[in-house]
Amino acid sequence: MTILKAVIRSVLAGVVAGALGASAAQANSGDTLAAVKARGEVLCGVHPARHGFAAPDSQGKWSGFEVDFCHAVAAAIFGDASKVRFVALSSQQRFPAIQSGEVDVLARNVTATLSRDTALGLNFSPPIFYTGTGFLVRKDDGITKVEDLDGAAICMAPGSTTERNVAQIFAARGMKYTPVVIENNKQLVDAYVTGRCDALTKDKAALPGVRAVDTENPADHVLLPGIYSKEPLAMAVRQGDDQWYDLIKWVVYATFNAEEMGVGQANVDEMKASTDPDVQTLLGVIGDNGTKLGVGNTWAYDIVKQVGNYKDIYMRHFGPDSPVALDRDQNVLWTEGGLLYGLPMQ
Ligand SMILES: N[C@@H](CCC(=O)N[C@@H](CS)C(=O)NCC(=O)O)C(=O)O
Repeated sequence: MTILKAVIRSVLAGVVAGALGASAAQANSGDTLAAVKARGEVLCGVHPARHGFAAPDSQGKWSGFEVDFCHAVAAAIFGDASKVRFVALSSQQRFPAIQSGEVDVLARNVTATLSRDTALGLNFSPPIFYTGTGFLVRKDDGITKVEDLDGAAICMAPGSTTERNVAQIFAARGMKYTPVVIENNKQLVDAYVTGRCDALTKDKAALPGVRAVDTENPADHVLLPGIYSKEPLAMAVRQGDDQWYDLIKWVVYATFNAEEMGVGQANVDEMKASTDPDVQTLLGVIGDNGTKLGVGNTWAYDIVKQVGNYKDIYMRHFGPDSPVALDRDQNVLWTEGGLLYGLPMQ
């Protein structure tokens, strides 16, 4: 904990590189993949309870969209998606945890931003989920648009982009608000549910989960229309380890490309017999992409077989039958007018 506090202080002072401490220096030495292989599991930092993205059940078994991206990394490395240890992190804990080497990768609702990419010493995967700031309000309060929130008490978490976004949204409209800033996610949601705040603000994609799971009567709560910032959520790793960064990026691209090629969990075995060289390359039937990434050549096959392509993962957690149904919006392939674009795997 002392190291983590020191890291936070150093980040605030803008001197990240020189002051990460011994464990971070080791973690930065470019050997994350070797360390993960030796340990036998990936340490993945996730949200403590964001329904649809990451949450443990009563047995402590994690599930969610970001949880599955952690599983995909494990599948690529070990051919076994189960080899992950999940570390629940609050908004404020997440960056010290990746900087110090407490986790190997963050899949924790992290918005990729310039400051985080530079001053915080992170590298980002391609975004795995595009969303933006949203607001949840009580239907009875008659609030139907952001402009109705003038003078409102707004519940939000510290250490998130949301705090800054809210300040900008209100300033731009010449409106005032009282921030109610609470780090603990349960206490934050409780503060809204018990009426301490007029609105709860979070990434918009997180709010249906709060409404469905944390409110007594979901129909009493509404999401305000509109998206008020760009929140491209990505996996994050430490700077200074290109091999690890490459692997994380290509795990994400593999899920996009598999969807684009029509290779999913349901048909991946039959697709091994495809004569399409792109499919053969993806599935490791030809080529040595795995070797280039430092893993086995069936790495992408293992991801699709055990976890799925992007669509499989999305539908499992946000599909119409899931408790947190979310339209895919921009989270569809570029070929369908969306933002998901897997780089070529040649
Ligand atoms: N995507 C945004 C927000 C992600 C985030 O951490 N959100 C807050 C709520 S706005 C949260 O999850 N708080 C709960 C917690 O820290 O446990 C970011 O990267 O800053």
